[in-house]
Amino acid sequence: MAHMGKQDNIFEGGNLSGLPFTFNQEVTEVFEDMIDRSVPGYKTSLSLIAHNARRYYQSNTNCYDVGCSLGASSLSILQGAKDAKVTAIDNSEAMIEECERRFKNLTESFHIKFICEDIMDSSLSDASIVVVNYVIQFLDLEQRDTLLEKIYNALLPGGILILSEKIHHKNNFESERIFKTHHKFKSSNGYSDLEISGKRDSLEGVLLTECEEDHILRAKKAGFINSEKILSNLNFRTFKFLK
Ligand code: GEK
Repeated sequence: MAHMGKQDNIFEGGNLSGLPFTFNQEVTEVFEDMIDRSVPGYKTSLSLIAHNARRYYQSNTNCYDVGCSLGASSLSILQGAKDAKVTAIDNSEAMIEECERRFKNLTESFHIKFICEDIMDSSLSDASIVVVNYVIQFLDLEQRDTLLEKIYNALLPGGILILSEKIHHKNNFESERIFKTHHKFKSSNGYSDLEISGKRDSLEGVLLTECEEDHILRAKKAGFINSEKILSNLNFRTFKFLK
């Protein structure tokens, strides 16, 4: 990737600060390396966004990248739908400032608009594509239903929500097995046991996973008529929900 940032060594000495994880400047600087080494299937999720944007984008409608971080999903939407105009939203000032720096050409040509705000405050409308790539997991449980309803109401008929999430299994044995395999995935990507446990400690109470079924049920309750699991990699899933 043209903008590949620094290598992530934030938790080299464990969670030394003892503070909860936030998307601050330090995380922003290493974000691409961090997500790629921590989330199995991350790059595949981006390819799937491009593929589905190509298939489902409707001319002169809005596209949203909710919780955009450094704009990777926005770029994937544009890769699939060259004429699209993407509104990319994140409440991390550091992330949005970095996006503005990197994508001057795309903001000046009105292909992407970055907004720094809490997605619970965003107003969304007339959309054919909404992407929420690994973001719901950071919201309070009671906000999740509201957000899905808001997205459903913003979508036009035939529009889609692409939702990626880290999940857990109801079954403890299965959960433990996947947890160990995910640990091995991160080790094989160069993270030490201390780094892995430091990051886990900082994410405690910040990243709250649900089961696959919870996400499907929430989308159904919001009104989506069709749900399809389009990516499953260890404890990470991507769904496509169609209005
Ligand atoms: C990608 N989608 O590369 N309002 C706005 N943004 C939020 C909120 C909120 N309430 N809560 C969290 N965020 C990206 C990756 S990262 C995933 C998304 C991860 C933002 C937060 O600031 C961060 O930038 C992003 O959601 C989650 O496809 O780090 O696992």
